[in-house]
Amino acid sequence: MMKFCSLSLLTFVGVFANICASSLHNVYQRSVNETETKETQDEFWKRGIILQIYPRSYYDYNGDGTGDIRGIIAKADYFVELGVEMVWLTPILQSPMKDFGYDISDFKEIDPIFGSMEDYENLLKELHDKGIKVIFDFVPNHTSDQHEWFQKKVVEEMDNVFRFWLDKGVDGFRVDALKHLVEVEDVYGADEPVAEDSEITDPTQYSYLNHTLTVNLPETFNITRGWYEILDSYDDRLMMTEVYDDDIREMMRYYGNESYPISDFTFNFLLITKLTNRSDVTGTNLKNLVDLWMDNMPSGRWPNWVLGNHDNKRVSSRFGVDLIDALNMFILLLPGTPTTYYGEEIGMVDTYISYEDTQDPAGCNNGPEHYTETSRDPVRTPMQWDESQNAGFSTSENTWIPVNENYPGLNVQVENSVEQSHLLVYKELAKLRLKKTFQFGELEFQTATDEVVAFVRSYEDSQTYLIVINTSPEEVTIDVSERKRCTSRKRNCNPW
Ligand SMILES: *[C@@H]1O[C@H](CO)[C@@H](O)[C@H](O)[C@H]1NC(C)=O
Ligand SMILES: *[C@@H]1O[C@H](CO)[C@@H](O)[C@H](O)[C@H]1NC(C)=O
Ligand SMILES: *[C@@H]1O[C@H](CO)[C@@H](O)[C@H](O)[C@H]1NC(C)=O
Ligand SMILES: *[C@@H]1O[C@H](CO)[C@@H](O)[C@H](O)[C@H]1NC(C)=O
Ligand SMILES: *[C@@H]1O[C@H](CO)[C@@H](O)[C@H](O)[C@H]1NC(C)=O
Ligand SMILES: *[C@@H]1O[C@H](CO)[C@@H](O)[C@H](O)[C@H]1NC(C)=O
Ligand SMILES: [Ca+2]
Repeated sequence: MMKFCSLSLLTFVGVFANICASSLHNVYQRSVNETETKETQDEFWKRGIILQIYPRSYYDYNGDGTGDIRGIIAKADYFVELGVEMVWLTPILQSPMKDFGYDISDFKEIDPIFGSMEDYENLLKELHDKGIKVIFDFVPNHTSDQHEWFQKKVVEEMDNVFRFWLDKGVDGFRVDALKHLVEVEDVYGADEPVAEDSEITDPTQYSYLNHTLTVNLPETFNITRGWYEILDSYDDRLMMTEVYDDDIREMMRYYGNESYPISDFTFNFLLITKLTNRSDVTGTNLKNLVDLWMDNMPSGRWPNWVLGNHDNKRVSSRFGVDLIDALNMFILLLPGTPTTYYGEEIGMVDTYISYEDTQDPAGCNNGPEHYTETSRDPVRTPMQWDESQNAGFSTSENTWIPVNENYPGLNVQVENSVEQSHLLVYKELAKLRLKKTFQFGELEFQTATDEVVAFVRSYEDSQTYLIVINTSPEEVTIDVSERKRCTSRKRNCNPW
């Protein structure tokens, strides 16, 4: 252990990202303080980690080849072992499944593919018994292309859907595609202006126009606030919003502000949208993206970090499997709520899916030549549990989508039984982030270069931590003996 500025400093010096993992393990062993770990945030959504589950691919309990609610119940102990506190399920409501559940036909029924209302009730009971919260996907957009849907009656009906599931005990919602919720009445009789300074010259590209008539309309914020008020009238629930927007200020509007919140947080997609490949993952970029969010976030609100989801390539496939531990460490040890897409904790990679096996309409509709450019199937394949048939996901001959062939070496069981693995690192990180320093502490960047990002977390007289991440494939030596003052904008030095 090193001393600096009269505080003791723990260092996780990552030489290679994968070696990071082993130092981390040792440091954690030295620093466990049971008393300290008990004091955490009151709100579950500030305290815990969100695990995003794609139910079709999680665990197939009844053996028909598709994951189901009882399958999720069967894995309840895994959530506890992993150290996540919330599971967010992509839609399980009644649907013709033209868009795998994002096309809901009855907002108050469970789709039979996934099970019954009784299964849902058991899911809540079993998961709540283990201290795990259940977050639903809420998809209000797709009935909204025609404005008449958003007459008063429809808003009321959506409010009732919210209340229906809240009364049934759901712990919160993730609201899908929110910015598209409302369009102006005469959407076909008016033109949207060309976007300024976009450098896009192809008029068929979505970003060619400034969508002033179809996205981020004032009514959308009004309706969202209405949902937030409903949620707020129940104890301890979470509302998060999904908004992709090139303009960060638009995204931030979905937080509302401290005195007038409209959601608990809006998903932070910067680590997805601004990092396209390995060469983008530099220490400098990681720091800048954190600054970008923190500097734009309304004061008094809560940050969050997302590495991947059901619409984007997996982390290991985007950046390289040697960065998965480092990036998990990054999002789990920053201030704010991290979201992990299922399988990222074991380093799952995108799966090759032939055109014949393609299920995602976004892929099928693009034809055999181009389906790989748009299909999201590669990131939605079954969770890899063990070495048995279908990675232990299903006993069926055929699964709804093929399992990745790499499963015999890459699965939960294997990663639990070795000395060092992505899964074990993840579990250590999940424990570590319950400590007061990570729950409440300040964030201060110490170093940010092309190769390395280092930040300090500190809180009152609790242990201070220095986290060092090597983003390069090479070994790097850096001097961490001197505590540099925060050089970035003041805000990064303040506690949240
Ligand atoms: C654990 O943390 C608590 C609270 O910060 C502190 O009072 C106590 O001395 C620590 N115990 C050990 C063994 O370090
Ligand atoms: C929102 O709904 C409209 C109307 O159905 C649809 O055209 C659009 O693709 C949806 N947007 C998103 C992002 O899902
Ligand atoms: C889009 O239009 C709004 C409102 O007129 C304007 O404030 C904004 O700068 C425009 N954005 C772009 C990219 O053109
Ligand atoms: C939304 O707008 C309507 C009409 O102006 C108003 O009556 C209602 O109170 C607003 N809702 C919220 C939550 O602000
Ligand atoms: C918060 O938002 C509300 C509603 O948009 C606005 O009236 C109020 O002025 C804002 N407060 C601050 C401090 O910005
Ligand atoms: C990585 O992405 C950047 C854009 O962010 C692009 O300029 C670069 O060519 C890409 N590199 C590779 C190897 O694909
Ligand atoms: Ca099933």
